[in-house]
Amino acid sequence: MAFLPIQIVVLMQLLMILVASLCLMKINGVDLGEELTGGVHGGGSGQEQREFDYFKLALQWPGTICQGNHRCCASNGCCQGSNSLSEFTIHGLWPDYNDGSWPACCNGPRYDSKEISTLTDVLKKYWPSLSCSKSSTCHGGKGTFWAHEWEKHGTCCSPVIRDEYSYFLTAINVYSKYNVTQVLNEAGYLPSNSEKYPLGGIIAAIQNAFHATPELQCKGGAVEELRLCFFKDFKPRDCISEPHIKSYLVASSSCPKYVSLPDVQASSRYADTRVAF
Ligand code: U2P
Repeated sequence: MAFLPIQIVVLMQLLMILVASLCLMKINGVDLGEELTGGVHGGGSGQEQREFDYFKLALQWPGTICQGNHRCCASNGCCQGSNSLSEFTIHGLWPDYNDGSWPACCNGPRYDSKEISTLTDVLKKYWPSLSCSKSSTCHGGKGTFWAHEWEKHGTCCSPVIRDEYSYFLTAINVYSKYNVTQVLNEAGYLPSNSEKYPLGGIIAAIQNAFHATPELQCKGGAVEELRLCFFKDFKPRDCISEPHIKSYLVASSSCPKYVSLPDVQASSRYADTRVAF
């Protein structure tokens, strides 16, 4: 094999370094862009974020979610017996931007269960995980549902909420003050496996009670999530801010005109399982 002159070898090495750096810049550019704009699917970990515009309290309807979660384990709230499957439970308190995107995984301490030890009982009841799967954390690992919500959303609530304990306590307080299950029950929208309710009626009941329009998400014609929105001082506001998507039918596009609120009982094979976190 013929030897290449030293200049050509050096030139080729320089070329390879140049190509490698260009590739790295491209990869980092994409990640950085998403982190800074607070991409719809979340940013990376530990980046400074532009301050959010408003809060969204996301509530889940266990009757719908538990229909798809038949595996039982200690962390699955669907298995905890008869109570709370017919009440909305908390999914998360999310800081959002008015343009429909949101910050995620901001600078802040990692989840520490000790910080919220005094809230554990109340969180188990009103903020249960409804599956056996572990959730992703912002640092490439897996953790509890609570760890996921604090690290992904709680760390981005600054400067309104600055620590883990306040994040969970605030969410519980807002959830208790704006009792969606009670409002719907009083309007005649009760858990049922046979009834279908008008989506417009459910939205109107919330509007009448809280003077703000919620966002709904459905799965197979059943309500899966109902989200309430708040200004930074926790006064209710509409979840829809863009004038062209003002219609609730667009905002709740995964829901048909008539929806159900399934009444799923924890089956007897679940009944003896106690929820432990
Ligand atoms: O809707 C799918 C998932 O996107 C995240 N989400 C959605 C709307 C919003 O305003 N903010 C937001 O973060 C949620 O992600 P999770 O917290 O479950 O990881 C939502 O489930």
